[in-house]
Amino acid sequence: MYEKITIPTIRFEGAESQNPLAFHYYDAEREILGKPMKDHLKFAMSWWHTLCAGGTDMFGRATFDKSFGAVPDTMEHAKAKVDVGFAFMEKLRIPYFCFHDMDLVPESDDINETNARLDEISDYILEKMQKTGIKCLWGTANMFSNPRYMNGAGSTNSAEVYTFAAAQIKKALDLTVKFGGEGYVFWGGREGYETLLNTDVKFEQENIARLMRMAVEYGRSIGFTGDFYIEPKPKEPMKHQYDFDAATAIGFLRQYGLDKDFKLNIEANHATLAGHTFQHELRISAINGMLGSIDANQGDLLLGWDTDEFPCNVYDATMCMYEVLKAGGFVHGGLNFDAKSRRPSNTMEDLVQSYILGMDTFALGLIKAAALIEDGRLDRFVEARYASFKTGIGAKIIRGETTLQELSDYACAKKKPEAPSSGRQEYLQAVVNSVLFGEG
Ligand code: XUL
Ligand code: CO
Repeated sequence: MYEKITIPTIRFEGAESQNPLAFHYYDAEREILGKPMKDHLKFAMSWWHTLCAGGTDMFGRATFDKSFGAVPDTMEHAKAKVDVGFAFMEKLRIPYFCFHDMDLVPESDDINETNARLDEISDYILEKMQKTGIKCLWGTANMFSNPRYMNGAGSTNSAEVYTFAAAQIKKALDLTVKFGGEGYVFWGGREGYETLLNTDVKFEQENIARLMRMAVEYGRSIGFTGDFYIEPKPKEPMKHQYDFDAATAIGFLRQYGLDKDFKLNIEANHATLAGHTFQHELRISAINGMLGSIDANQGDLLLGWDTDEFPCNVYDATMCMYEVLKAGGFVHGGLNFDAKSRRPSNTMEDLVQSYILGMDTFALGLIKAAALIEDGRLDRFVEARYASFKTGIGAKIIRGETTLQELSDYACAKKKPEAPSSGRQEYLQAVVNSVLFGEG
């Protein structure tokens, strides 16, 4: 048991508190729209950023020592990460975690040895889960770090490599089920291309779909009842990734008959990389019945890559929770902090502070989103905006009872249409500000 780090217990102290190691908005039991905050938000700790990433980038080595007193890349280290991770989640009252297989143990050259290590560590994790009541939100397989995946996993040109991807998915599903995980994620980090000159896009996409189909069949056969997710991202590390955005991923899932088992895991920073807002990706997912889970982070609009920052933007968090509430809340999903402290924020206290920031930002987002819904002005405006489809010719169109000829006759008889109503965007933006910031 690794006991050298001390993580303070973080309690709710309210907005007035100046204690940096306290929640200012996240009050787990506070009821919002009839449900405690913690059930709306379902926060999760990301194993990889929190317990593995030390701030390495292509210009420099790690700044945050995450050896936790053990020799790196040993099973002793793997266990130390479990100890620290569970202490961290307990002290911050984070009810879930998310993991990649390779976050948990050092990878061996022999997949059988890696699997044996995964068996050992998952027993250890399960014990901690039972002791603490902390649960698994979702699992996934890392099919992008090992050099064998340089040409992709499901999209690889090598049938041999494809079998290793399958083996990893099988094991990651075994672990997810062992932990009672609610979801299983496919993030296609290497599923794309660098150049079309060497790529058979149709072949690769069909092979990805085959792998996903086999994963669904296997998962269901071992009792996985949760959701599978695709996590869209347009680029990075590949020049182009097939799961470009929500609309693309939904089209793919429908084309290959995977839409009954899959939903989407939407990440804020991936949305902006695709040239969309976070809210846009959530809305597209929701209206297609595909809003599954969320990787809560934020990007930097001045940078063209995935910075995975802890979210501090209350406006975006509000619009996110607005979409989640409107969609009826999470079923198997939740808010996973796929986020890392900035490289110079290299202490345990920074990490605690980062999660406080993220959790408070989304708690505030939830409070404000509920207030927007209760205020009702946005809903009323949208409802009224389409009023012309409620009666007369509009209602007939909606009932599917018109022909093009009939509509043409109608228009020609009218000679010119009544002017459409104003979109009143600026009024609506002011409404949002007034709900967010009050009377001042
Ligand atoms: C990478 C990313 C991943 C997935 C899980 O951009 O978001 O961490 O969330 O593989
Ligand atoms: Co992510």
